[in-house]
Amino acid sequence: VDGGVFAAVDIGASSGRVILGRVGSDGVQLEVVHRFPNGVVEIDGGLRWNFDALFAEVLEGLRAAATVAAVQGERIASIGIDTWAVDYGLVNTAGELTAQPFSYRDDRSRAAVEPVHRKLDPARLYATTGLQFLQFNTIYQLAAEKDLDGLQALLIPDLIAFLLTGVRRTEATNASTTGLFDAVAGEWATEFLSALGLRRDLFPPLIQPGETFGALLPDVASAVGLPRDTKVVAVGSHDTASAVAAVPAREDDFAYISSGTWSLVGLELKHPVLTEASREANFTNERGVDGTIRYLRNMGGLWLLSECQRTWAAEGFRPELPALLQAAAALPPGGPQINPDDPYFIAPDNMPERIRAAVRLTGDVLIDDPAAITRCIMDSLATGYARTIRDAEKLADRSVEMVHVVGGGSQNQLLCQLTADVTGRKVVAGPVEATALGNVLVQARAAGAVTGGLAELRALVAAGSPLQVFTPQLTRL
Ligand code: ADP
Ligand code: LRH
Repeated sequence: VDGGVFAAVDIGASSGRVILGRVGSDGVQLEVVHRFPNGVVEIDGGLRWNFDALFAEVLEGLRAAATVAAVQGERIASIGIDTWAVDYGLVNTAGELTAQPFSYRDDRSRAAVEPVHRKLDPARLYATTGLQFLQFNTIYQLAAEKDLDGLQALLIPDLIAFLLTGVRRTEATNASTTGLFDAVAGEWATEFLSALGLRRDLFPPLIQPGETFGALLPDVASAVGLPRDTKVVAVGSHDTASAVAAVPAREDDFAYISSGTWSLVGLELKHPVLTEASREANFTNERGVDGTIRYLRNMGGLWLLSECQRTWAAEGFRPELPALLQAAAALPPGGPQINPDDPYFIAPDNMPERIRAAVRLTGDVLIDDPAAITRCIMDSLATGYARTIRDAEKLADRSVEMVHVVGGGSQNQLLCQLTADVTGRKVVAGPVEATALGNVLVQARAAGAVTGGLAELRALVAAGSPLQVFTPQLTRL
């Protein structure tokens, strides 16, 4: 380990940050230099991301990073970018973004599913892409576009890299979430683009984690106060790919839960599982760092809770999250549950009411009480995690000894304990900022500051992060 300072831009669906990562032999030390909220907004009759505002925050964060590094007498070796997957911006030949990008929560892609499946049978799609069916996969969003003439689609982190460097590429881990990517070949599935009447160059060529996009554009470099030769390096630009790369596992018999807006629950494999059974169980084979396969399910996540908090806040009830979770933990187990993966919960709307309505449909009753509703979400998530891990073991013929929970949700002790109880496995929680750590470590390896494969990167994470262990107790949900 040779040391170095790297800037990570990490934007999730609920918040973004720019972080300085200092790499040393005792691990990676993170310093958050800028943090900002994120969320879907209603713009031009659709649910979109305010990308212009996000990009302004990225620039402000890089400016802060440059200032902090200058004060310390440090040189930022490179910049890496990761965000949520699936969504894209459309850029014209002049390189201008033509509209604020749609969010996957917008409903427009739902009507495009059937027309796509008439041209491309879901079984055929799965046999090549290995992608879990979600109504908002890029392939359906693109099918809902009216006019793509002269436009190129840039996935969100690639769009940021393009605006910073002028270089158009598509990072491979995120390309694997489009539904237009061959899981075995690791290339675009050009036959699917053609079948849907999409140009072969709709997306720019692939770039792999560790490769270089390019140096900052002169205007950008002077605007943020970084040297002109500062490079943007491709990392696992799908946030979940970076998070999984930084799971602090020492053995390979682990399952992971990347816990934030969504819960990404699964295993790391060397080869994709493209069987019909796997398709029926709706498992995805997304690409990870170093050509690994992230064999997982995108499950409901803490969006269910954060949306309840938003509704309650509008009604004047704003408890701190730890207090709310404590009240939920004090309730007895065995209460009502929902299916957290139900597409019914995708849109932002009155979440407490929708959860109570879903419980009502099961013939049960959930009282209108924040602690009870919170408990219902946690019980439902833990039950879903256990089922998913069991299914993954069966479908991939592997056995899991330990469950690693990373991301913001790893701070949720109630959920971690319930997950240990229901899976019957030890749960290791942390780090919270796994995504940024994965981002930094892939840059550090590209710079030659660290060497080795994922095992070596993970050992550095384990060495430098406080982790909390939850042991299974006898709780029946
Ligand atoms: P995303 O990347 O999808 O935006 P994060 O990984 O940042 O999500 O996780 C955000 C979630 O982490 C929040 O919705 C919240 O439920 C959870 N969280 C944040 N802080 C705490 C805390 N102190 N205790 C428990 N949960 C927390
Ligand atoms: C998590 C995530 C997840 C995708 C979803 C769209 O932030 O990238 O892996 O399925 O957002």
